[in-house]
Amino acid sequence: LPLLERLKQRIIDGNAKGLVDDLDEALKDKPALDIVNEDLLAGMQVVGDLFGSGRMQLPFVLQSAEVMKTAVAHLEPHMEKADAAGKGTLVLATVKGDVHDIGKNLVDIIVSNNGYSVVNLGIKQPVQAIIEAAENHRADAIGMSGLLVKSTMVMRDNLLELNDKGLARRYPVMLGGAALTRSFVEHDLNEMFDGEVRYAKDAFEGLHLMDAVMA
Ligand code: B1M
Repeated sequence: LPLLERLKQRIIDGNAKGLVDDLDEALKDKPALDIVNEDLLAGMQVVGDLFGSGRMQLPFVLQSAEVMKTAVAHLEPHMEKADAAGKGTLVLATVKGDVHDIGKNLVDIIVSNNGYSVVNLGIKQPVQAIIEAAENHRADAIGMSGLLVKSTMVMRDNLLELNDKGLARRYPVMLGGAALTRSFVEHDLNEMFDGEVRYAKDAFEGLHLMDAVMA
C-alpha cells in the first residue's frame, strides 16, 4: 500500500509494527495534524463502522485505539505550538460512565498547543470532580466529552447540577463527542441551562470556542 493508505490500514488492523518509521516518513511531506485528521481518523472511522455493524470484535477495537494513541503521541511534538501561554484555562473531562478518550485528548493537544492551560481530568469523571477542578483552577470554561448515547444524558444532568449550584453563569460549557448533535446541545440543552453551552464538532471548533470565550 502507498504510505498514507498504509497508515490508515495500520489503525484498522491495530498494527503498530513499523508504525513509527511510517509516521516519520509521512512527516517529511505532511504536517503532523493533517496526518491525524486525514489519515489516522479515517482509519478510526472504518473501525467504528466495522464494530457498529458487528464485523469487528471489541478487543480489536481496543488494539486500534492503542495504535491511534501511540501514533498521536509520536506526532504531537511535531505539531505547531503558539508561543503565548496562559490565554485561559479549560477543565476537560470524559463524563461519568464513559471511557472514550482519544477525541478528548486531541482537544487537549490542540487547545494547549494554542496557548491555553488545559486541566485534563481523564475518563469517567463525576460532575463533582469536574466542578471541584474548575473551582480550584479558576477555569474559564468547562469541556465535557462523551461518545456513548447515554453520555448525552449524563451531560444534561451535569448541566442541571451546575444550575443547582449556581455555577452555570460562571462557567461556559463546551460539549463534544460522536453521540451529540449541534441542535441537541445548542437548542435542547441550552434551553434548560442557565448559562451558555456550545457544541464542538471537532477539536478545532473546541479551540475556536475557547477563543470566543476569552475574546
Ligand atoms: Co466504543 N463505542 N465502546 N470503544 N468506540 C463507540 C463510541 C460506538 C459508536 C461504536 C459503534 O457501535 N459503532 C459505540 C457507542 C454506541 C452508542 O452509545 N449508541 C461504542 C460502544 C457501544 C462501546 C462499548 C459499550 C462496547 C462494549 O463494551 N460492548 C464500550 C463502552 C465502554 C464505556 O465507555 N463505558 C466501548 C469501548 C471502546 C474501547 C475501549 C474499545 C475504545 C475506546 C478507547 C479509548 O478511547 N481509549 C472504543 C472505540 C475506539 C470506539 C470507536 C470505534 C472510535 C472512537 C474514537 O476514538 N474515535 C467509536 C466509534 C465512533 O465513534 N464512530 C466507538 C476517534 C476520535 C478522535 O473521535 O472521540 O468522536 P471522537 O472525537 C472527535 C469529536 O467527537 C470531537 O473532536 C474529535 C475530533 O477532533 N470531540 C470533542 C470529542 N470530544 C470532544 C470534546 C470537546 C470538543 C470536541 O470539547 C469538550
